[in-house]
Amino acid sequence: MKKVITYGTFDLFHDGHRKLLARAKELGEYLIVGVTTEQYDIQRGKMNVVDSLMRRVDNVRSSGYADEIVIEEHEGQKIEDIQKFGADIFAIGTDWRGKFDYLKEYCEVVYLERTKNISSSDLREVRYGVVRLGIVGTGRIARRTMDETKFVSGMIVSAVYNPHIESARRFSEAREIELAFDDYDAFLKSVEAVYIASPHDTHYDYARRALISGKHVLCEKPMVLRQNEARELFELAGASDLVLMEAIKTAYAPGFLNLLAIAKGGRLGKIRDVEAAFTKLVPARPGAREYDAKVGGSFTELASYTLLPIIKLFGAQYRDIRFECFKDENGIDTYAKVYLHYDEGIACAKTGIGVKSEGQLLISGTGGYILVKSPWWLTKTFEVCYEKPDLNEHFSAPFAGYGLRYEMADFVRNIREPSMRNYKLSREDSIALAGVMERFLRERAGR
Ligand code: C2G
Repeated sequence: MKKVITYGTFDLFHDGHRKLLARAKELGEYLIVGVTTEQYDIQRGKMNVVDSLMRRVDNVRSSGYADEIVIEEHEGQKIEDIQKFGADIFAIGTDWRGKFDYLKEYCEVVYLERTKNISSSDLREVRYGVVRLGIVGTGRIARRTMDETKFVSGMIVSAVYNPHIESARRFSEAREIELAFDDYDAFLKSVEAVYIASPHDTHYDYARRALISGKHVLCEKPMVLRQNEARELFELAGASDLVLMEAIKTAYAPGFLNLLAIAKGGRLGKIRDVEAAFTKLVPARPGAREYDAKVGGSFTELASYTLLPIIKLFGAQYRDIRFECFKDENGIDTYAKVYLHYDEGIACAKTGIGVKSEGQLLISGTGGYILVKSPWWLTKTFEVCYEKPDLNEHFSAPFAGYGLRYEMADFVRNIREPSMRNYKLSREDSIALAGVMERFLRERAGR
């Protein structure tokens, strides 16, 4: 008897899961299904799982395909199970292609076609429904975000938009996304929410049109480059009760949230100084987005990160702001510094695409300081230091994958549970960030 084994979370059980189980069953005579525990899902970085383990097991059982159900509790269990049950075939969806090749030593590994869209009649049966997300843009950040979406339960990327249809098609085919569009309005009609990952100066228009069409928006940083545009977008979102979030991954990362809580919790005394730096050397190739004459430069590229701890700790009401920068022959800043003065504190942020520096975050207070070493924007570990070094404390937090799943998980949660909306990066924060971007670009242009 040929035995097949497969695994999954099977949250918000849908048509995609059912078809996967049916296909797996067809590969043999006996199907064993492993269902993950909450603990294991947390450990492997799966976010937003809604249904309890009991419910997920019940749903797998009532699908009628499983001859046996096991609980997957830990890393490495797949090998143990394959050996214990004498499984001949390990089957899993193609979203995991290549990831389980290491099991070929133990049995045959089959990647089964995923279901690109989940039927809506099916969705009505589930408690919250699955959010259909459309991706705007097909560049590097969109690719990374796509890789992370399979770790966020309760959403499916069902469409992609690029003004060049060939790029949209290539992206959708490689990632098994159902629909590819070069018509933005048609794209919007097919989804409930959009993630905007296009060039900086296109964000405003795409976000505005999405909000007007009643779609929730998660927009890459910098969300917009003018303060009034930020205000307008938040007004549009507010008027239709839509979620609008700026995607600065650090703002949603567990370690950074922990750091803010500790910094504000009094351990440092009064916070007086925040210094943050982020540099990333980018070669000045013709056509490189980072060197775009209008909106390129180190500041638009990286200052959303460096300004984040400053705005989060000191607020948006700075007394004075001053910029300094080096520019290339096209007037693009290859290195920039911004100084902010508050009534009770000072701050400085450095960004560079043509100058390399130490990328650390230092928060100094009257009773101690926090040092986050490079790359502080992932905030995996940090130290709270005091006058007496033996009192120093060390903190660490998880940061899974590229860390984009945290913002995506928050976005989906905010859409699905309107009464519990929680914005780690608030409307005021994003409006302040847009204001600083606007001022910098104006000064850089010499106006
Ligand atoms: N699946 C599918 N079509 C979808 C969604 C999911 O075919 N539209 C498949 C997945 O590829 C997987 C199974 O359904 O084979 C379960 O998916 P999830 O519940 O998302 O679980 P997953 O995170 O893929 O678990 O140990 C756990 C496994 O490693 C993977």
